[in-house]
Amino acid sequence: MYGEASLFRDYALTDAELRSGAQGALRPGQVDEYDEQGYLVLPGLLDCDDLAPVRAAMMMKVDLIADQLMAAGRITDPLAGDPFETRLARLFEGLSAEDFVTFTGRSWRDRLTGYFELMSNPKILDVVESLIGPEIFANPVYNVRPKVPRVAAGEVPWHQDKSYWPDARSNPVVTVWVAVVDATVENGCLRMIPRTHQEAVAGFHFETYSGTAYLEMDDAAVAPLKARARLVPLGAGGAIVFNDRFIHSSGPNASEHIRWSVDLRYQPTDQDPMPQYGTGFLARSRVHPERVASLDDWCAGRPEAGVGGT
Ligand SMILES: O=C(O)CCC(=O)C(=O)O
Repeated sequence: MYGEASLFRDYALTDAELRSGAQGALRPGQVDEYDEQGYLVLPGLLDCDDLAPVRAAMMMKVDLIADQLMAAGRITDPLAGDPFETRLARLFEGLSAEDFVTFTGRSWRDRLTGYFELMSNPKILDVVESLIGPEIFANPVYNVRPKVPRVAAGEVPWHQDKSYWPDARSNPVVTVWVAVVDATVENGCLRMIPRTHQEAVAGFHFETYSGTAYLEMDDAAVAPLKARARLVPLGAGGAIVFNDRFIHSSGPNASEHIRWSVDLRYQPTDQDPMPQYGTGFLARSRVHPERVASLDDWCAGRPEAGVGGT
């Protein structure tokens, strides 16, 4: 693999440059904590109104999956009246792990209004602005995660996000992980290893037990660090911020309900937009506010208002 020390030296801005002119929502002590620990927990960042659009988008997707299961003759009742917290899990009761991977998969990246609204939420962008300044690009890699009880694909092995995009000339990529329902120890909250945010990308491989081939850090690299790991339970609407070198994982869901979450990513606008990974968009700009992408731009594959498109 490669060492971070040689990565993008010519490309990455210094921390001071990134923050020049930054305003944002975080207090200096919180920024210091992020710098020192490599992650920051923000309980209650979002309220019910902020989460409503993303919950609606998730429910729309569950409707679609129920329709597909019905059409394939795998179920006879779409459970349309079941609650958000349990419906997807109940749809797969009696079906196999392979069915789950085929019809649901481990995460979703549909271009739906609710996800755009979450990615563009000013409370989230204010946090990101505190860390990287006001020119903010929403990275194409975001994941809507339905962590369903007793499904192996829900358990995420130890990894660094950057192992998923080793070729990308983006540094930093900042993750904002949002709990859409309460994330608890029982339902598989995140597990974080503090102060790993400046690590080089360690050796990794595709795991073979979830059916979805997550990238997993080699045991030799992560084993010595595991004693420092912390479980980070978080109420719905809370967020955890970390960068793409930070080592993290999440446990299995041993509860009776789905642990819904979304992980979003952001970077400064002068970084590689990583188009080979999907469609990102200009989420905030003080310099070019007229170029900030609308929902229509994003849906049309335009990363900026009126520019590009598929
Ligand atoms: O939500 C999870 O369980 C894992 C999240 C994750 O690995 C990430 O956000 O990079």
